[in-house]
Amino acid sequence: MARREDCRRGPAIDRSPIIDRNFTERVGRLRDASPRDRSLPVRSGSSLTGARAIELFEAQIGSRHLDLAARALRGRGQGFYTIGSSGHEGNAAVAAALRPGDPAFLHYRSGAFFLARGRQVFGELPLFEVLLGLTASKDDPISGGRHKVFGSLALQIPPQTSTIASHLPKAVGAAFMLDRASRLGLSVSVPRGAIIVCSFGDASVNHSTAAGAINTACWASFQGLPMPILFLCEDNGLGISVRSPPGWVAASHSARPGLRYFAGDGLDLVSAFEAASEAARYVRETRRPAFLHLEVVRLLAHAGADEEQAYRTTAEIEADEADDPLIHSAELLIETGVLTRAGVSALYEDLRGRVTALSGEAAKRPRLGSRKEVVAPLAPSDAAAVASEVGRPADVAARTAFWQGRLPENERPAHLAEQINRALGDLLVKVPELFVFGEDVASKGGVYYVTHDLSRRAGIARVFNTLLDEQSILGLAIGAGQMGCLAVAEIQYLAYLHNAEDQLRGEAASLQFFSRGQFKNPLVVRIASYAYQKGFGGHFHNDNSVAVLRDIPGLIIASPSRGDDAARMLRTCVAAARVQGSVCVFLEPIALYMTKDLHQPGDGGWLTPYEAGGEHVPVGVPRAYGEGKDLLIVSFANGVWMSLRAAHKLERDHGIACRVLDLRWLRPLPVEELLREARRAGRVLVVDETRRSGGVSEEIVTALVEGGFKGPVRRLTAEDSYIPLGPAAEHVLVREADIEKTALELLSEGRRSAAFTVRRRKRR
Ligand SMILES: Cc1ncc(C[n+]2csc(CCOP(=O)(O)OP(=O)(O)O)c2C)c(N)n1
Ligand SMILES: [Mg+2]
Repeated sequence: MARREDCRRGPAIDRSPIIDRNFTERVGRLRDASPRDRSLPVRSGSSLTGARAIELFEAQIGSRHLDLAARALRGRGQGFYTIGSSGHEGNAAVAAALRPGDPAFLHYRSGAFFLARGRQVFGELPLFEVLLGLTASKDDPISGGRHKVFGSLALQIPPQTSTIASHLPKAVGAAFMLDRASRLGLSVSVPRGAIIVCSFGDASVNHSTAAGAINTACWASFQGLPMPILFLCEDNGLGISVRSPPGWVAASHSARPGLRYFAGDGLDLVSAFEAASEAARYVRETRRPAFLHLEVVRLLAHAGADEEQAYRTTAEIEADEADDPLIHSAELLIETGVLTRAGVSALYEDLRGRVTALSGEAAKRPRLGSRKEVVAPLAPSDAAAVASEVGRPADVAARTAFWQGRLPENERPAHLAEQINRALGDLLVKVPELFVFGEDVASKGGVYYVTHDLSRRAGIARVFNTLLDEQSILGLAIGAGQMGCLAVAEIQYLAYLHNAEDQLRGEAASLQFFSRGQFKNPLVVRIASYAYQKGFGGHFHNDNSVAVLRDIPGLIIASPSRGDDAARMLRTCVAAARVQGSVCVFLEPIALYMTKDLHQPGDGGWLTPYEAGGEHVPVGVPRAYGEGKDLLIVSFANGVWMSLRAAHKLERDHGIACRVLDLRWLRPLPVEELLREARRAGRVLVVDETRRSGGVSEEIVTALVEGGFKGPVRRLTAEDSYIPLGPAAEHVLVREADIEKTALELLSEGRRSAAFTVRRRKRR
């Protein structure tokens, strides 16, 4: 532990000249050995040849010069990212121990891994690609100037966000789906026999996201389910300024059920390569997860602006600098006669020269020049392609077999839950790479039986239960998408999305953005949502907060209110996911799952027939009920059902003719139709069962104002409150009676329309 008086606060000191000089000086002091055949192992007992070690050393040096260049670029105002890989360059050996087709979900200190794999695939170090990322150039092949990420389609390296550990659930999901899909004979987007690698730091292992993902891998492996994943922990002993307890990573991961632990010295190429090879072999052969723990050092502080001297003593910093992995590699290669001292210096200076020249070139490249350019890859939208995918017919015989001759369109009209079940069944028949999973979705049929019997019909390999962890469920959905599958995942209640929502917000929805659409994670998340459980369940089974979803860029949010719409919209979501990689959330109103009637008990007004064909509701297209011109009621989900009932009573009791607009899509909102309908009626009542703050009505009212609508507008919303148990829930929810009351108030405000006044008089 650093003593306080040894640490000094002050501006961050750039130690890049120091580590640069150290390398040159230490190499200068080494003595050449007699030359060695480079095809021989670089150290006895190892399978790493001299030639291979030189390649890895080049990747290490390249990565180091990229770090130095990042700081120089930053100093000149031409670069925008200084988190480096210095001290972690041993990860080049992990790349060498893997196959280039093994998907790699990488830590931000993976420069040498990236270069080493680039060398395997392209035959040269992809230095320029990294520099284009550092300079935020729109020529950056992976993100097009949107972020500095390590990513490449050709290298099977999907880009990752800055959120530590958030890539682990999807890496686990990818590993699981890789073998599941292969077993089902589906073609996956990676070579046969591939394994997944994901890397992270020693502090990151403590994040609940990492802990959850590693636990999920253990849970699967423990019961014999294939889980070919290599977890790579690059342990530099620090999480920014916080020291990891010495021995903690090993103690907490070396004896976990289902997980094999391997350790290596990340400062020594041979040790890192041997440990990585052994671990990779274990994962590849057994299809079980392994944890590879590499001890490394962190050089050049956490990032360029980090005042490392405020929390570490100079002696400590210098000790790490003396342990520089590049110096260790140089020693290895010179002392064994694989390279001469002059050869090492030439390599080092040659790469310095190349990186310097390329960074000058990168700095000249254009940056993103407009809002349009920035958002271009955010949410691809091709309505014709979606329609054509929905219209693509399913195999008739397979469908008949699936439904055992009882085709759903020949069955009686049904409620919402049943129609979703039927649509899911049909989609399972039509889309072979589609999987349905979540807590309890298999034999129980989901928390509300929506997936009832699907597991039996489609097989447990395609409709299956997960463990109880929403982050892992969403990670599985994302990983499935990245492997070329398509997940329809279920989250039991909206409240339980909230503890996992970053998987949608930070991960799924951002992937196309940060990869210029090169990587996709198509998925649909079905969520049993909203309130009106007649007092049962309290807040967490009645949650009505959608604010966290509404501002996720590019996300599609569907929220049907009735069965036929739900089936059509589900087809749309699956098609959009399939043809354009959309990330869709499907909010299902629990209270309407089993609702049969609309106005009177027994009227069957909320039952709908099932359509077997290619019917769908294009994204963003609403549904209007009634021709009334006195008032437009805008709503969705439960609000539609209540508004239709209220509209019926308003007509019957007061002669008020309403038109009810079911938005159906909460994102993107059908703004044009909304404005057209609002102008037609002249008055708008928004019935929004979500919260007053952050709820859907905020955007509706804003759209009306911005669209120039001048008539009166009122909104009914739920309170900004948690929902209490029992009848008290009514106090904070939108009530049907309030719709009538507010409609009447709205109509009596200001001057009443002549038509309305006349009709009222007539009634009297
Ligand atoms: C979820 C989250 N919380 C906080 C941060 C800020 N942060 C970035 S890196 C880091 C430390 C990570 O340490 P470690 O996992 O050991 O990786 P290292 O940087 O040492 O390689 C923190 C706290 C973040 N990126 N994500
Ligand atoms: Mg660390």
